[in-house]
Amino acid sequence: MNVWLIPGRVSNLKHSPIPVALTIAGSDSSAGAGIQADLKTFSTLGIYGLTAVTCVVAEIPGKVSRIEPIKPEIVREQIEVLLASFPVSAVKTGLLCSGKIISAAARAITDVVHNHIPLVVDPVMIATSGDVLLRSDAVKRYEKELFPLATLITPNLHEASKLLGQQIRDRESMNAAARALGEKYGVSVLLKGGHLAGDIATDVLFHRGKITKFSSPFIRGIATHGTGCTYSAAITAGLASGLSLENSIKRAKKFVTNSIRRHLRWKTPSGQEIHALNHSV
Ligand code: PXL
Repeated sequence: MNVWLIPGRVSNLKHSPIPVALTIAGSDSSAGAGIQADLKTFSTLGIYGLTAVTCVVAEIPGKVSRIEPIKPEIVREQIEVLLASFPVSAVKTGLLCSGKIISAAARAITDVVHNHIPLVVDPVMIATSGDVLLRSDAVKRYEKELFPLATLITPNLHEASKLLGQQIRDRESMNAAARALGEKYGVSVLLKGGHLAGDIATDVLFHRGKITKFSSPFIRGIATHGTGCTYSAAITAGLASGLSLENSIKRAKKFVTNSIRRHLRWKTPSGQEIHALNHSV
């Protein structure tokens, strides 16, 4: 047996050199979103990242080619061996792909979450390209099994509209929508307003009955891909480091804005531009 998998051997080392966080998410072959974005974000923010892969997405920015889910029992096993061995201090979920994978992930993390390890749930449903990433039967499992475990959920306007069953069209309706989601699920909510038109991207936090806003300049001219994953990973990194929820969000918002501002560009052989977030600054 591999000695490093014996529970206790690793956790007996009293001083973990850096905090450890776990992401449960899909693999984005183009590495701007998904588990790759999470890992790069964790590394830049001084966190050792662990991964449980839920599905493999063959894609380039702007075009999903194919999605292959991982068997739910393999998702569960990845999480269980990690949690039994590493001193994980925060967990996030990204693309979970199907209802069965949501249930498997929820079951595998229930104990650590009950032991007060923060959980950030990014309820990924659709890619920026418009490609559907989550089967529609899965939303109910999110509501019943994963949201009750979450410290924070981070829907964008589209996901929030789907969860609430009503459109959120402008900045004015965002406060009420964040509050309604928070009260519906009994959880803190960061409603991301980045898809609204305007020069400022504003997100609304509903936490312990209070609304707080986080704003940054809207950066134009870049086809973003993976901003949601990067944002929730950076928040998770903050929580893993012991920052408060508000300070984790404030720092994460700056991190995302910088990774967009310093984005990378290439040209495909057919002359099309590819843009990617720069997670390493
Ligand atoms: O940005 C949403 C997203 C999340 N996770 C994976 C993805 C994408 C978008 O394409 O591929 C794995």
